[in-house]
Amino acid sequence: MKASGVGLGAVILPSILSSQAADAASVSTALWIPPKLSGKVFNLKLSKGSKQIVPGALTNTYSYNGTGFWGPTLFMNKGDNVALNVTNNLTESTTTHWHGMHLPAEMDGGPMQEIKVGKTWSPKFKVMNNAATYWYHPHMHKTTQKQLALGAGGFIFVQDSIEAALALPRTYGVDDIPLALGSRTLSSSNQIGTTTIYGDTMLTNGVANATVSLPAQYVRLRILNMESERVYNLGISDGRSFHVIATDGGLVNKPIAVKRLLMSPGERYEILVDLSNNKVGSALSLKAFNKGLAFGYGGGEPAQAGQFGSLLNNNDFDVLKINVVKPTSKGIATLPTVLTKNAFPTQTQVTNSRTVAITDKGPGTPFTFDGKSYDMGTINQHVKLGATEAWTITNDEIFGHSFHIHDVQFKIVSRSSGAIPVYEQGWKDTFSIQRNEKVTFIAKFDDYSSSEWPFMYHCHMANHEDGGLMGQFLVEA
Ligand SMILES: [Cu+2]
Repeated sequence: MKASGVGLGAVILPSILSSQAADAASVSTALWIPPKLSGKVFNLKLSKGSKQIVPGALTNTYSYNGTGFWGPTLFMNKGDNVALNVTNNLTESTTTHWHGMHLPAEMDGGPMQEIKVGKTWSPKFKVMNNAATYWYHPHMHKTTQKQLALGAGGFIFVQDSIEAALALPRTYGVDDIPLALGSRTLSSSNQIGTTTIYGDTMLTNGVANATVSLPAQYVRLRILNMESERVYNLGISDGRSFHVIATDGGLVNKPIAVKRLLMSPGERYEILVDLSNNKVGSALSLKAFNKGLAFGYGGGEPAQAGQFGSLLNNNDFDVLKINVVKPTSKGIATLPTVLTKNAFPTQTQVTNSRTVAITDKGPGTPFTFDGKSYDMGTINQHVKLGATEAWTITNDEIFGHSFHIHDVQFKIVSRSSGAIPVYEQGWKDTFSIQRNEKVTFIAKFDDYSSSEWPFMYHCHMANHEDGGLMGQFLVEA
């Protein structure tokens, strides 16, 4: 008899969870899987809503397409010309940025592409990115943290012929699971703290104590850190290895075995976890091993309360409980040995180098790039169309950051702190940079130029970005 597919919402609660489930009364701990949107035209409506996140009062949220928290997953095909219609049904301005996508600056959804209340913004672009996991989120200057904290965001899965030819798990919601990780602080009336730096309640796809049933075979987890500041030092509860198959902007050449994966805000990794030797009915978890994180890693601070405190800080905690169920009929049982063949830009191709410094005027002052706070009227960098550039980002001694640049995917070529972690050896658009560290990456600025519309580079710690740690560059023909 063929094993039947695992239902999307099917959750088997083991006995260890039953007391928790009883406490939570009507609150579901089943991992929520965002609805799927595919095709070439995507309609998104951002509006206020609410969700039962914890027992008691509903939590007020922002979400796309009435999902309650977060938004639908957009499935795009490389090579397609896509059109999006984003309607702002909030009571404040917003923007929607396509994080990681290579497209014209005017279509990018940065702070300049403001969508006023009641208006619809309709960007169009050709999907040029490799198959990987990208995401969309508000990028309105000074309110990014608030809008993201309230839940506005969503995944973009880009598909291409290289990825499609591989025997990889890709049954959405069954063995191919999107995971947006972000803690939130809830007030006594269950309302989200929109200026809070670290949350006390771990939310995975907007669900507290999230639990998922996964089949006993290789499963693919597409993980996004959608925090304000917290980093996740991810691992599996029983200490097993797992394989990284994709970084921010594409497949890696070969699966990379790791036991820990550090993710800072904005980063994505796709991993394969082998559950084929797990007994049906057994349980394990994806866990943040954040106990002992050095100072400078977001959430490594020891305080449990106060401005930089959280119950989750410097602690190990589950981000997803996994119950193993019977395998599906076409489950993946073998790890592919080769995934793709990436051609990264190299030092010999570099036509220009520049340095960007993360600066500050001492603890408690806003972070800036090169001493200048973000100004929408200032172009901070000029890049020539077609240039291959080496950017060196230097950090101050105050705190770690999560550097992100729009338009391009890049290759990290050096870290002054030592070796580049094995899992960072793929296409990246965001990386963690620690205190007093220098990181150099190489990128080619191709295809799109404008004398008018800039791209952004910024810290993806949303409160740092809102505080002014953001700059603009023009790619000029
Ligand atoms: Cu920062």
